[in-house]
Amino acid sequence: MSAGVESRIVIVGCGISGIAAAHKLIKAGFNHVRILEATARSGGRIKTGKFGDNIIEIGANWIHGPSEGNPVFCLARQYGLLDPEALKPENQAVDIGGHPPWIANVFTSSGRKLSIEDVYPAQQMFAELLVECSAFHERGGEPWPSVGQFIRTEVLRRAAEKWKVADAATRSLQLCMISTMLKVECSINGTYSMDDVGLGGYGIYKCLPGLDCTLPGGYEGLLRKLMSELPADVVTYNQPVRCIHWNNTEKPDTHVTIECQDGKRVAADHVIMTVPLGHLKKHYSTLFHPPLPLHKMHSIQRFGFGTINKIFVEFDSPWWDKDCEVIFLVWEDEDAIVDKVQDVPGSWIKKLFGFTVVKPTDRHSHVLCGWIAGHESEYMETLPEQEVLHAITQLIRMFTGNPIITPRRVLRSQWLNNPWTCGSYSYPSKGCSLQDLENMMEPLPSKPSLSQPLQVLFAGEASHPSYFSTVHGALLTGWREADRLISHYSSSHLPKPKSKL
Ligand code: 6YU
Repeated sequence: MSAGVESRIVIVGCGISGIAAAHKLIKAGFNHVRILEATARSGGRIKTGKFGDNIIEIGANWIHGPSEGNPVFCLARQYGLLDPEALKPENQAVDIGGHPPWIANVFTSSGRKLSIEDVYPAQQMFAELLVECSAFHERGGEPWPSVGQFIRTEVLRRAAEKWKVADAATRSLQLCMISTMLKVECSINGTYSMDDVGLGGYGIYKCLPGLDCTLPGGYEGLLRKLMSELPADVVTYNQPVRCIHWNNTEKPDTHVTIECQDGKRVAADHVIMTVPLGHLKKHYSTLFHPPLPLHKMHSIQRFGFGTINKIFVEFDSPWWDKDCEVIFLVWEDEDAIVDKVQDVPGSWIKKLFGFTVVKPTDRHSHVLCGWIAGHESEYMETLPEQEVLHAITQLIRMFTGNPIITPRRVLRSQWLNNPWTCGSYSYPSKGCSLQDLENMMEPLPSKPSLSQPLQVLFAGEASHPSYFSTVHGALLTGWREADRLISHYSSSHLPKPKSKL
């Protein structure tokens, strides 16, 4: 390991995975670790903002599965960033498969407020089907290529048996609620439609126990703590990377050269790439020279990366129940079990499944967070904010039956439009397997030797074999690649790097 401490390591991207990798390497004694970040800030898809006097999360929201096995939970606890509720052993023991039992208000497109019992049969059937979807990964033999196709077919089959005594209106309402639940699932999975999520791949994602919790002071509090433990000059901001030249043969001491967009060239022994899969999908053909091996390219193309956005809406006063945590919107013309709209410019708003309540701890909230996934979400990003406000106003008036409700203002995220992310997060699209995640995490070269030493390593949320799409998954991949380098230098047969940054 003493040989490695002088090696030049460049990390591309200062999101949680890049920060985690830097942390581990610097703690292990590496002296020349540097992060190149395209933007003026650290955090990437962790982004906390203010909306009126509310703290809002524009990117990651929850610690999914806050329990001992979750390093984000453990760090947040260590730094004192969690509410006492989240620290309770009972909270950590809850195992609900990633779907918190939120208290819901349900409204329909004819302006009716339903009781939760009214839609319970649909919710129950949907929850059972998701559990069944997860099992296909281990068991194999999936009857349909996608989660969407399986759910649609099974709902129709089971509805014919279970709801045969119900009247037509009741049956139709249950099917409309299934459409809403599919849209919820699109937002959770970060996909365009559940027809794009592979039935065999769905169960690759693993949930940790623990009732999802937020960081009351904002997710960026965790970043500030982690960054404060790194040397002040470790990150170069506003430094987008254009190309990684690896396998350099001209200069034997410099295996990798990082070419930045401003023309600057940085020599390194190793690079850890943490750029999002969305950015990789768009730029992999120019981002590496020589090009990536074919199997890696194919997995980058194959694995899914979708868009979800949030629309924060502020009101003079709340129109939802005091204990409400989520509002579901049920379109009464959607009994065909649909999770995408035909006419995106005309009806994009129908993809918004509803809202979560942004909860300040001290008072009844006035702010909702709307969730919208897919192409409809991408279209929403192109609209002027005033038009989004207008669409939300009409939507809420329609569903509450109150023609005078007027939101004060909105603020929406635009994750597709962010050139360094190009979407929100990854999902296992149709035809994907664990092998794709393994290909994406494979370093270059995959089998280092004396003539071809370890050069480019891959971290980032979309390279975790079971926790992709999450902050804890991203953090673990940063640690994993740092460990790869640490053990690389623990193996005595490998060459000692010769020069310094
Ligand atoms: C979580 C949550 N959450 C909502 C929304 C989003 C995400 N996630 P980064 O992108 O952070 O860093 C890369 C850096 O690289 C960045 O700074 C770039 O500027 C830079 N860069 C790029 N190109 C460059 C270049 N060329 N040169 C130099 N620099 C460059 N996760 O745990 N809880 O509630 C949510 C949510 C709207 C957008 C989330 C959530 C995902 C996390 O935010 C994300 O994984 C990590 O922050 C990524 O860190 P990173 O370091 O890898 O990249 C089947 C099935 C699937 C089931 N999935 C369900 C899981 C549910 C996931 N839930 C998400 C939900 C929400 C609401």
